Amino acid sequence: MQTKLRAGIIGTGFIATVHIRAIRNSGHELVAIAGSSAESATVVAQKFNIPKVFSTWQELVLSPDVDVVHICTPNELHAEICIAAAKANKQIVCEKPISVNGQEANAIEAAVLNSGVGFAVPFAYRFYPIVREMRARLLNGEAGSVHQMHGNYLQDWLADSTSDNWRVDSVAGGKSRAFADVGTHWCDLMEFVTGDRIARLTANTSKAYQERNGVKVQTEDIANIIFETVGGATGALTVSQVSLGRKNQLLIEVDGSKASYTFNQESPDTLLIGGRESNQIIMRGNDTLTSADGKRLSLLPSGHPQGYQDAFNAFISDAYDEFQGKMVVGVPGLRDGLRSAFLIEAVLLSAESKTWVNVREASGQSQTKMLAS
Ligand code: SOE
Repeated sequence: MQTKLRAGIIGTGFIATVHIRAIRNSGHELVAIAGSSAESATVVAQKFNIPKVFSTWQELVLSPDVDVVHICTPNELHAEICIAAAKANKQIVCEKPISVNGQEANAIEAAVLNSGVGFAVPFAYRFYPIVREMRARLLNGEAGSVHQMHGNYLQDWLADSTSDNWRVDSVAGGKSRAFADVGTHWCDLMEFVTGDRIARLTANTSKAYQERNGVKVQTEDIANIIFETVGGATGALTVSQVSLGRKNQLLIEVDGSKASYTFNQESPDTLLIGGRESNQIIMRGNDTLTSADGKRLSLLPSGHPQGYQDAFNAFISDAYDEFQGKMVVGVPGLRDGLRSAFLIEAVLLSAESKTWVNVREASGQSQTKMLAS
């Protein structure tokens, strides 16, 4: 029987509760929590029956009873906690963006490579069965040669000027907000399903409001990006947190010479394949999907929808399997965390300089480690 890993969560917000449910679902043990205060951690500990509350994240990271540290704090703390956790030899699950700038991302890379600990980043949309199906079909060449990728990640939770959150603050959240928070998900997913990579991009960022609740806004509400890929395709992405009526519309379209493929995160059980004479809708289910990975992640008969928490559960199960030395396909790791940090860096630089910018690649070492893991 597989040994249970013991998890500790740092953070008490929405995403921390998603991690909590996923750890419980995986059959591993959730042993401790820490938050910005012992009080806030106690509230979540009582709700989810978590045995131990630490008053500080430092105590949790150093605890001999914790094997895996989940970092669900505001972004400004990610690098410091990652580095401390790596030094303490803990496996790490760190929320995206893994850092608030490229230098911090490099420091995380050095600490993680130096200690050799496992590292996973919740680009959890990769774990929808339909996403794996789309990926398998694209990598099989079923779309023909890919001309372009386009789409958007649209939300509306910051659509009015009084809506606020730590992510709006450029210190707590980092200089990029809309792109770092949700644009990075789109880029990760697009690169994952196509196997291609954004080589260079030009970005325009803007704010819907100059102030929120009397405080000057320093981070973007909207980002429009045009890019070219290593594989020679072109693409366009719109990211917004002020698009009324859109909650988490992560829409990816891939246009090839033989077919187009469309995935919409808000209807994650269907894949649209576009053709000249007719369009096809593939439903999730063991009898409908052709890819082994799609079938593996498809837990319910089609018609009983699977959703975001199921995808997140699968991410945690696979990440923990990888921590325990199993070969698993598609767990977003150190290289993917770095990749998104470098994409954010390129978007900010391009928006500021109004020029095309090449996107930095992760170092050879983290790529080798990722391929070996
Ligand atoms: C908030 O914008 C948020 O919860 C993001 O932080 C997540 O990464 C995204 O998946 C949904 O929206």
